[in-house]
Amino acid sequence: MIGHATIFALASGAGKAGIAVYRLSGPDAGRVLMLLSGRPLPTPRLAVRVRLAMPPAGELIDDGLALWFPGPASFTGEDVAELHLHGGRAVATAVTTALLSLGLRPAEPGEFSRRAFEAGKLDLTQAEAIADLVAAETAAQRRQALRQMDGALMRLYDDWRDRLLRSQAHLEAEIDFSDEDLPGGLGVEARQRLAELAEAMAAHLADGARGERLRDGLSVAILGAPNVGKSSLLNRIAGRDAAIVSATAGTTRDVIDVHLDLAGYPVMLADTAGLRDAIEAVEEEGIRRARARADSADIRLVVFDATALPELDGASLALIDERAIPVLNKLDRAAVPLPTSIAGRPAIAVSAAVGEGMDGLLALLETRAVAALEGSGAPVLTRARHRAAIEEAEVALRRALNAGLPELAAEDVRVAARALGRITGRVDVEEMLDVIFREFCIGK
Ligand SMILES: Nc1nc2c(ncn2[C@@H]2O[C@H](COP(=O)(O)OP(=O)(O)O)[C@@H](O)[C@H]2O)c(=O)[nH]1
Ligand SMILES: [Mg+2]
Repeated sequence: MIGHATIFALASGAGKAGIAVYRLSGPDAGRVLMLLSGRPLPTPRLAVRVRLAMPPAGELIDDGLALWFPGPASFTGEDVAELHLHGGRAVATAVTTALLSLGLRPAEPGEFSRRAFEAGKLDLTQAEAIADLVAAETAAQRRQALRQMDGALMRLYDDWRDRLLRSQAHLEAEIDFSDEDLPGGLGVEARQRLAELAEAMAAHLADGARGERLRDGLSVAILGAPNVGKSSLLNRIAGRDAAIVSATAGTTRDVIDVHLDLAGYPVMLADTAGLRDAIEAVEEEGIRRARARADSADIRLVVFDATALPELDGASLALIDERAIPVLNKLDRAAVPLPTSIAGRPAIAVSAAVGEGMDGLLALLETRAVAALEGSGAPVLTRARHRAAIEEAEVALRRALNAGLPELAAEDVRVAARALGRITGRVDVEEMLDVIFREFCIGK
């Protein structure tokens, strides 16, 4: 790691806290730790109590713990030191001032993980999983990130890539060493191996975007005419007054998003403007956004006013498709019995105001979330970046299978292997590193 500056960052959250962890990485980490603590380096990987002072023997900064991880057996592969001090602004300012005065530089977002990647400690999917784990809000997101951090995706993609590289080598050997001209195209065995791989990739791509959805949260849109109780329903599900409820039609104008944890699965619930002919421009924009959200939602809760029965709003009926759950609201004021289905889909009757029927609606949403997000345990695609590369690999493989000449097939197999290599960072990575590490926060 010659030429790498020594960097530092507050690795724990900023603000008042019992303990704050500072991380130092680079060739100067050991020297700086000795200077600040006024003692020799601690035994590797064992915590020691230290009193940190501005060198030489200056003002006391804080009393805490230090850990020493000499490279290469450290997270970044470089010399790493950790300081566990008290949280809070004044300590942070004093530590930062001391580290800057000793020549260290604040880390860029993701720089620790980037160094770990460059030292071969992680592949790119594992580095991405660290960012996902830090961002995880629900149990299912945490489990997915942990599996990926453990290398589940890396092993799958590396295995595919190895098989491609072996096929490519085999094809090239056939071309180079055959005395006579080969009959056009691929041999039977090579063809079968590549066809199997193409099928595995197709199956992996056709997973209904579970992994990507699990990262982003399942999108649920509450839709319907003005005043049917959409905002009341959002507030009832969220358990707080996130949206304004009013008897005045057209109150909700913008899309209001609430993040929920439904049985460990992340859901993004959106309240939207009521669908009608807008009376002014802002409402019109709100309705445009509501329609856009209806288009992109995984689940549509289409709400009707049960007190208006038998009338059912036409614009809302038009939104009922296989993604929709029709909801009859204001059950507390409605004349029973209520219809059990609307537009051929089973309807759920609730009262957002009183809370009646909400257990049933939540249970149904939970079932839908589990069905959409739960995997079979096999590693799933988690990012658009991976999806694009695997699509490219699959297309190249299909081309290879149809190639007339072994030379052309070998070239397409090489293209497929490179596409997979980009996912884990085995080839062609430089231009993608900035994109990947930019989304990290500082200290990771
Ligand atoms: N009786 C009754 N009134 C409700 C219920 N849900 C909402 N409302 C009332 O209906 C009006 C419109 O509610 P709101 O949530 O703002 O509807 P939105 O325009 O669809 O967002 C308000 O006066 C609410 O108090 C309900 O379950 N029962
Ligand atoms: Mg509203």
